[in-house]
Amino acid sequence: MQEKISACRICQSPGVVPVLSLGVTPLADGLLKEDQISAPEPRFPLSVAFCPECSLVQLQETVSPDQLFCQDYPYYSSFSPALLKHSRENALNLIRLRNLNSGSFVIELASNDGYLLKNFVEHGIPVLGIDPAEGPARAAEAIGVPTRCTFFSSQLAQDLRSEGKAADVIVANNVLAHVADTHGFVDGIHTLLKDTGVAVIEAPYLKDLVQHCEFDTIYHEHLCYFSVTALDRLFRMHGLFLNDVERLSIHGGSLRLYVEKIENVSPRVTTLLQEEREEGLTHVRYYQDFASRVERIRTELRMLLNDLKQKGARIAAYGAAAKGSTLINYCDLGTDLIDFVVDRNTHKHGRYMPGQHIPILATEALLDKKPDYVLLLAWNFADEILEQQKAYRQLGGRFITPVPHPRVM
Ligand code: DWN
Repeated sequence: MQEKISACRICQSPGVVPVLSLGVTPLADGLLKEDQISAPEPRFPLSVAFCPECSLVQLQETVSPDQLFCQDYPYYSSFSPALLKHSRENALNLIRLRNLNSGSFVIELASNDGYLLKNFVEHGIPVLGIDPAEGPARAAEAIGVPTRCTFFSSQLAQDLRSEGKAADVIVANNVLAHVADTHGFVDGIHTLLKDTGVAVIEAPYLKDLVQHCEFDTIYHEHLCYFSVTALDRLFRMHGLFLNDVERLSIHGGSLRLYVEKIENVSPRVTTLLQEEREEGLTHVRYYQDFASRVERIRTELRMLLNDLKQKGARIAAYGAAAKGSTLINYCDLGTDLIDFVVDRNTHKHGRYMPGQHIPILATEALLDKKPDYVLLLAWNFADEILEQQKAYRQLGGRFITPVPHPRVM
């Protein structure tokens, strides 16, 4: 089920301008089981628009969250050591900065498999995870992270508050862009946060996405693509203030936002707002230029892979990532080019990539089958993966990165 927006998701302006279409594609995390590959797959338009009024970049279609995140959602954060390290550092930093202790309360929205909250639990700090995906929620409970398996909403925030649950810290990593009811979600944060509390929110940064041409991070789960300009406007609409921001390298370039009920805006925020105005993130032309670069990558990547294939090379891919689905479907990279995809996430083994039906195997398959080249779909973890695959590379195996320019590494 899908709906097309008639107005901007943040400011309700009717004048959103389409800037990029990636076609009609299957759901990026909709990894298929063997008995599903012969049946028709749900596909939806994947088209991006820009709002000249508030600068929000957004999908024009909304796919039902129940279809995206519940049954069989295959993404488990704990399969990435780099993400676990990044999250632990964030948690320990917050414990120190906010003097958290057994009298504090930390809530994470989209808490997945407890990958982050477990660090607070280890320090005796009461926590609550909220995540609609059954598998990851069960995994979190299994390691002692209390988790509500449901979507976060303004209503849930009110219910929790009436149970006497208010948060000193609310963490929300890679979820704000995912929610259809953006205003309800942010309103819920305001409701659930203590007056002296802080919401610490990570989201991919639109400026990194465009500068490094990370178009494959566009998929139906990601409804919004945030600039600081759009975020600042969003929070102020709910009596919250974007008081501080950090730029992070994780997931191809992200923002860590510090949002509070009392205005105390850091120069780091005002500097980024000014840079965005000067560099064009508030103008449609910036995104029209991005769209033409995306088309160039598609052409270059197809040429590179077809050329290698015609020379007799065998090609595999690494990372059954959601971004990988966008890449192989927008660039139409099928089993004629890619023999298999490997991934460390055991929940993904035995499944098939959406749309192209490329089989997903364990990473050991690289040494077993020794493909000549491996397209790095999880390029955001390149350092970690290349280190991990040293043995394969020492046998002469070569990785190919698709963005910002397709090249053999
Ligand atoms: O927003 C989202 C981002 C943050 O995570 C979610 N909606 C879905 C997900 O997107 P993704 O699947 O593109 O994220 P990742 O974390 O970049 O996916 C990496 C994939 O690579 C995972 O399936 C795990 C796998 N992996 C691996 O096989 N070996 C990852 C590492 C680090 C490894 O060493």
